[in-house]
Amino acid sequence: MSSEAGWRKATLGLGGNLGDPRMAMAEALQRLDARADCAVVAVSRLYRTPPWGKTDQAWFFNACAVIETTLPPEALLDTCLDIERAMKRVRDERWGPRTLDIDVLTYEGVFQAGGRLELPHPRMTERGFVLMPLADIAAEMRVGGRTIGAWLQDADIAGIEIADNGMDWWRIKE
Ligand code: PH2
Ligand code: MG
Ligand code: MG
Repeated sequence: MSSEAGWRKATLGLGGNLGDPRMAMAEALQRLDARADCAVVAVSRLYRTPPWGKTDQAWFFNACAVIETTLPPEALLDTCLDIERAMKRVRDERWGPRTLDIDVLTYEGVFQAGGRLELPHPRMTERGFVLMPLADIAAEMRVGGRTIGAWLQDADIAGIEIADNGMDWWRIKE
C-alpha cells in the first residue's frame, strides 16, 4: 500500500500497566483499524515487561504495530491521543503507571527533532520493551543507521516475557 498515493507506513508502541492493558491495547488497535485513514498491517506478540525508568510500579504489557495511514504524523499522534482519552486513560506522573500509552515510533520518510512529535521516537533504540516487539514485525527497518534487529542485540531485555505468542491477540472482543 505504501506505493499508493498518500499511504505511509508508521510504527506504534503500545503499553500499559493499570487495569486490563491487554484489552485496552486490543481495543485501541481495533479502533485504529476501523478508521478509513488507518489500517493495521501487523501486530507483534504480546509481552510482559519489567517497568523501565520508574521501577517501583507494576510490570507492563507491551506490543508494537505496523500501520498504514493517510494521516500526516501530527494528525496520527492526535488520533492516538484521542483514542487514549476516549478510553479514559489514567496517568499521574511521567513514566508512571498508565492504563494505555500509544507512542508513534516511526513514520515513513519523516525525521524531525524537537516539537511535540520527535521522529523517530528519541528513546526507542534504548528500550528492550520497544525493540523486542518491534523486531517481531519490523526487524529489518532501519533507525539511526542500524536495523531494529541489530539494536535489539545490544538492548537490555532482562526479565521480558512473552504473554501471548500469537499475532492476533488484539482481535479479542470483550
Ligand atoms: N512506558 C513508560 C515508562 N516505563 N516500562 C515498560 N516496561 N513499558 C512501558 O511501556 C513503559 C515503561 C512511559 O511511557
Ligand atoms: Mg511511552
Ligand atoms: Mg505516550
